[in-house]
Amino acid sequence: MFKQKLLFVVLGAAIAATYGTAAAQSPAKGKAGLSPACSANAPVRDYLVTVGEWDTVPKDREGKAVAYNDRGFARAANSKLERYNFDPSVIIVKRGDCVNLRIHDLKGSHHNVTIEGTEIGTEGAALIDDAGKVLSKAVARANPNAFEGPEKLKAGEFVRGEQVAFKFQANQPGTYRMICEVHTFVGPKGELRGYDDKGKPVQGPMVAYITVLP
Ligand SMILES: [Cu+2]
Repeated sequence: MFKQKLLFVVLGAAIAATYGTAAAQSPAKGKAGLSPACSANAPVRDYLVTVGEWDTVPKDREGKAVAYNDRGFARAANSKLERYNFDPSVIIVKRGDCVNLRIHDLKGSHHNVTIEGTEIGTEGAALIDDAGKVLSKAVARANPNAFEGPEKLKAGEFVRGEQVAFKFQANQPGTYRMICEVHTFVGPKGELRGYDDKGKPVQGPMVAYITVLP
């Protein structure tokens, strides 16, 4: 088991070292590594991604809630440490594949998705029912879940219970970061953080990695 894990780590590092990240390759605008339209004969790959949540209230060995430190931020006893995640968080496809993504919001009031360095994301994407029928679009609107509060949703946001669908053709090898901007603070050098620049937790970073093999 350990050897298998190690192999994945080594393989991942080798892929990252060979192809670099999308940010490092800086695809020119308008000539993105992923395009929103697929050619007719492209092999189709379907991925269902669920939005999940990890949370815990750190306790000592006797089960008593304790103060703790989260990545440099002091947190009081009984503070919930939480983070949203994509599951799966690693997607590996081949150059030329047409990738269909369906993302189902299970946890968290709302999210969005953008694939860094490309024009691909959930802005205006289809909201589909369980059978794949298009119900509406991820555009600015009132939150359909009344109990979530009065805040209006921005374009690209989808809410708990909704499933958003979009596709792209993988044109250029590399590793692309798929980010939820609601739960990720992107620092000045592109670093992904779980706290914004004012120290407010954003329950992230919420990121998945799409690797396109040559
Ligand atoms: Cu999110």
